[in-house]
Amino acid sequence: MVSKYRPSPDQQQDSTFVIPMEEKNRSGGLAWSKVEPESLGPVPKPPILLSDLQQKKKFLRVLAGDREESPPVWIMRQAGRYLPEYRQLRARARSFLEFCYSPALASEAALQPIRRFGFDAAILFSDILTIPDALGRKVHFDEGKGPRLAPLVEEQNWRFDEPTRALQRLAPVYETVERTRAALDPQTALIGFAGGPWTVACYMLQGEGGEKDVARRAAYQRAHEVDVLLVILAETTALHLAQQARMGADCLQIFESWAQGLSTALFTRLVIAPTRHIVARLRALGVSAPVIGFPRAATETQIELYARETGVTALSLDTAAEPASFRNLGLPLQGNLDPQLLVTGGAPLERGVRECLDAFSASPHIFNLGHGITPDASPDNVAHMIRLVRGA
Ligand code: 1CP
Repeated sequence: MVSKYRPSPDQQQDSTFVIPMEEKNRSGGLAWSKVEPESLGPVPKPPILLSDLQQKKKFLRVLAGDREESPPVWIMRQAGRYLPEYRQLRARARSFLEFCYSPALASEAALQPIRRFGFDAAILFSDILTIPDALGRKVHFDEGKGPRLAPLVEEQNWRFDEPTRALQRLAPVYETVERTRAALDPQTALIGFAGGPWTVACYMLQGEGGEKDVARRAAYQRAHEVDVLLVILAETTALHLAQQARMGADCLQIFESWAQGLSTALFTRLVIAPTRHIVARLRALGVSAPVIGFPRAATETQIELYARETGVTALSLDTAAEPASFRNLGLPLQGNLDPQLLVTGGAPLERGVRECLDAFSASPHIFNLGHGITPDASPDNVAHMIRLVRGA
């Protein structure tokens, strides 16, 4: 496996980072680094040795390889618009990003689903697009339309702020981690997260969600710049995740929500290499927290490659993935109930939960959805799902 980035020895020692200067971009913006392919050995997998305090968390025991009588449960996007208390809280900030950068509001949003449902893990309330925002690319959330950014592909020279400066802007996020951790009981784990570099790059290149045609074209036509963008994102993301772990996140999840539709050659270059960089960098920084990778809707072969090459601790599977196909990897698996079942409820939900529990029974399993809960889902169905998972 080839990594596109080689940190200098002193960068491995401390958490500061300077993008290697090769040539100044003519506009005086970011200097592109020359990225040399390099063969690396396997990414180190620190043994998961749980302290007495960590042993109390079922979620962490499963990530360490235990199989439990009933799996720990949380759901992607568990804090959010399907909860009336979230909608009420959200109305207290003018913009979505302002909400994300208000530690009191964001930590309250993360705690709401824990109070209501008693999930085994809370997830930091933030967004994957705080990274481009911190790098100096303005991010705007249109009500009901999702995120909007100025598309990079329309610009000649791509400029970003330095990753170290970017991280300073994210200080409120780390305060949110700290506040959330302090309010959780010892049984409940806290998950930190970031977007996968390719997923974040898709929003930056394309300027919005939806089709990823523009982003994929850029990966061919402006290959060097896209590779450097991914290096910058991978490095910033690694530092961002390391800081979340230092402030109290027990586990880190990488959301690669736009991993689908890539040839295996592109998947290796755009998804595996940067993810591998993140995990290797975290380990070099002394962060031993388990990392859950979520390469959503990639092919079976690609997910297997991802599991073997990136050094992730556990795999989150989307609804279409067959747990049996990944059993032999020997990793804890997370997933993968269809989020639509939390809209339908009733017998289909009951059957879905049973089938999901059976399908994952041969692996250490974290019960979750195959993707995020949708705003039209019913909180009553969530409560029912948890009762079914816990056999109550
Ligand atoms: O005003 C609002 O309330 C906006 C809705 C919203 C929320 C609640 C957005 C905008 N982001 C979030 C929070 C969020 N986003 C969390 C923390 C809450 C929790 O999980 O409990 C997390 C983990 C995310 C991660 C995220 N953001 C992903 C990866 C997961 C996934 O769903 O694929 C992605 C792709 C985003 C981008 C994003 N941010 C917001 C929206 C509506 C979107 C998706 C837009 C699209 O589909 O293109």
